[in-house]
Amino acid sequence: ALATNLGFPRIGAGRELKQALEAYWDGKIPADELLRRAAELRRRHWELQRQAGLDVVPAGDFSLYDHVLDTACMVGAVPARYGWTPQGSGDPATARRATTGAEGGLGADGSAGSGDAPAAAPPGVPLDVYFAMARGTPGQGVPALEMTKWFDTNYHYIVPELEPGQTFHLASRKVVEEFREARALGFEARPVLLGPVSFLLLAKIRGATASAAADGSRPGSASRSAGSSGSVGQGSAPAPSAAGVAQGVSSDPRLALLDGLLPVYGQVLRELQAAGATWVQLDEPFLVLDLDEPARDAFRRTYAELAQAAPGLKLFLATYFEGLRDNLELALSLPVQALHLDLARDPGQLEQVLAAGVPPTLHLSLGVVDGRNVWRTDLEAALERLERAREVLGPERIFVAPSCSLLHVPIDLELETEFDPEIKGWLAFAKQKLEEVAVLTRALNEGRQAVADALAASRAAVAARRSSPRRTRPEVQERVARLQPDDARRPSKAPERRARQRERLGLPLLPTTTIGSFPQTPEVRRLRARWRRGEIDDATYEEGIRAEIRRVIRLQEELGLDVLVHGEPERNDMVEYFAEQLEGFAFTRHGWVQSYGSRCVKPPILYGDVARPGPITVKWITYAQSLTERPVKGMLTGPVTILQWSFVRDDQPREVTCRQIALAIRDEVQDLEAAGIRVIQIDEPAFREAMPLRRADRAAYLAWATECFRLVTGGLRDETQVHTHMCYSEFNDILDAIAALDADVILIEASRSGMELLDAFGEHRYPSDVGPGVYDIHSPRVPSVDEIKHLLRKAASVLDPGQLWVNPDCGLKTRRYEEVEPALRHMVQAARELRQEWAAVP
Ligand code: THG
Ligand code: ZN
Repeated sequence: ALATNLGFPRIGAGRELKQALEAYWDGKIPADELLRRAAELRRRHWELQRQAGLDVVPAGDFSLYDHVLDTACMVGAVPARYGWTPQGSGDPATARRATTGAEGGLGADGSAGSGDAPAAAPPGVPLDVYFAMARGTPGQGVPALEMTKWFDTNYHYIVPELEPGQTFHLASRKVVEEFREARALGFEARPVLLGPVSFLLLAKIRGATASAAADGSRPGSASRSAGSSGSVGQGSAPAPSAAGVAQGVSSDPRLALLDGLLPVYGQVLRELQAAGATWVQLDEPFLVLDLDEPARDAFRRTYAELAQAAPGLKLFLATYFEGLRDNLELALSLPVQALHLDLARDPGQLEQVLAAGVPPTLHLSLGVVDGRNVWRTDLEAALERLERAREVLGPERIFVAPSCSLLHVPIDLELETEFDPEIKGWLAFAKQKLEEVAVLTRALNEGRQAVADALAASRAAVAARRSSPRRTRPEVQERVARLQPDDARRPSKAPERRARQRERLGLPLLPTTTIGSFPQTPEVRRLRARWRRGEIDDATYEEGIRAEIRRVIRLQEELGLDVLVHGEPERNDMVEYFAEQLEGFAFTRHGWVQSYGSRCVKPPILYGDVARPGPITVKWITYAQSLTERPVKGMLTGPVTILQWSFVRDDQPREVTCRQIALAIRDEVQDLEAAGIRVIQIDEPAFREAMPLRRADRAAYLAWATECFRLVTGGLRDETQVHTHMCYSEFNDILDAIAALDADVILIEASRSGMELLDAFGEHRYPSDVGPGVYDIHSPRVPSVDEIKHLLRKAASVLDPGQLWVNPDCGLKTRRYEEVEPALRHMVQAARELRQEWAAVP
């Protein structure tokens, strides 16, 4: 058996890639310095993986921004608006610019010093074109490609934008060069590619309406969720309807592009083989989703053709994030030499695969170490699975690996020198996980006694965690056990509540509000940082925060908003902030995980029963409310989002953990109401993303996720108005669940789809109020009064005007006051003008 890994985090333990990227974007370092630092990170990470005991390391898994974008560049899918043509024609300078496929002194044409590659290899996609695709060029008004969630993770990929009849050609040899680089440094490497079927199904076609080849076709099926400027949307393919899937017919225009794509993959495989590769990894996470017949056929055609393209090269087909289930026969029938299984998500599929009969030439790569979570592996349990596979396959045809790429976990637990020592003993980050893989491999090859110490240590750690009193709070468990259906129900139904709330709040037609956060100025960030470091005392810090709240309240009054917010100056991350004030969570100092590009998050680690030791936000919200007559919203993160954006315990079902979080937030909600707060918002931006990848699992998820949300609000009086906010997602397919949340007002991202998503709300006769975002906060552009009125008119053509709220798309945290002030002024103005106009017409 061989120890291997599917992918390693690229950001660097000290976020070196973030620093290098941002320095480059700021013009502080030149391209060659960025590329030098990137190459150094790759070298360091290969070395770390070898030191951990791997036999084979991945190459090409590194990315300067995103691996899906890298793949789009590899196949030349660069939309025309980025002004790049294959041969760099018309711009001789292009050929000499740094390219995405030329690093570490290998030569700008990607072929220097090698007789294997074509003599006149074209230059790769230039670095500035690559970053323009990722981030847009605000100066020239070229929008970035869209961005959306990578399956059910908190990582965002860049959505390739294809056109009907799109042609492909080899335009970046990044993977070949990184493979050569690894070899030159003496590493046994396996190049990694995103598989052709998954690449196409992650893409969208401009101007086409995709029917569904795979359910939830683009996994997060969301719009550009965060960060830099620009937005695509006009003429883009909306997410496929569930109906298309049910019919099982697929005229998916994306898969029609397969024939043009495969020759490029074939060429890459041949070049990799020529460069000395024996195995090539092809990631096809779509193989674990619900597939219709044309999509299955696409897999068959693809692997038949790729197997022909480079005979002698061994293909390592990687699936992850779910079990294969009904695609198992298909996967086993493909002409590949290794199949990787995610045994963390679906341990049972090993027996199914063994029972189905593993072809005599097929290796299995067994993902027994969880690549999505941070718990130390129970090595004995993992070894039992591996030994079972060895019984059937023999030792030669087994790879031992993490369940998926380690992109989703922090790099090194050893950096956490101040971490609670007991809980630290329960954890493993990327480096430690690879050490586990190496131990397991050795146990398979040499017998358990060869790694007796490691097995004993694992056994002790598992036992210590199991018996630790830190994990359990009987009163919390009892409270969850005692829950009654009524706890998740408000006293009256929505229409009755609506009347009482309207009367109490005295709101006009088209009430205006914001999502919650106001711009986080450098001063506010500095204030928090100094307080954390102990440089200022509590009183100074609190007065600083109060001063910021005063400023934000005054501004909103001056702007004429109807329902105000305190602006959230006291918060870092919307999940980290709440987790820090709850019991049952632990925090890392260096545990960064890439979210998109250079941006990272530091997910809290939920290790035990969750309890709220005391009020979290009440002090700030009531202070804000004391400054104004208008209602100020209490602002909370919902339980599903706290669950989804944390590393959560694997020793009880997620829904139990979620109920515990819900009860803690419920207590906060009760305290806010008791303190006189009239409107409370529970944000659930991750509600859609947390949905299981397989259709069969969705109803169960939606039932408990909805119940958890309702547990938060169930104890509130009728006259307290509940808002919720969701973004990053396509909601059409979960509108029933959204309605079942029974919120009084939902504020949703809508401006970039030009209010299209509201059609579904209209058809659905959505029962409560809706605030479709009228201002895209992901762009620095200030919308005009007319534009906003236009969007509101569109909204009013679908929904009852009396149902409508007026608000931005999302929080304003990442924007600057220079943009926010005029935009909100225009928003309020638009609402006022339409109020007049609509009040005049009976
Ligand atoms: N919190 C968490 N997950 C998220 C979001 C969030 N996932 C989806 C979306 N929002 C991702 N968006 C961002 C936007 C900005 C940043 C991270 C994710 C960001 N991070 C800082 C950085 O990398 O420089 C680090 C954090 C900080 O210093 O405050 O800017 O809101 N959990
Ligand atoms: Zn949002």
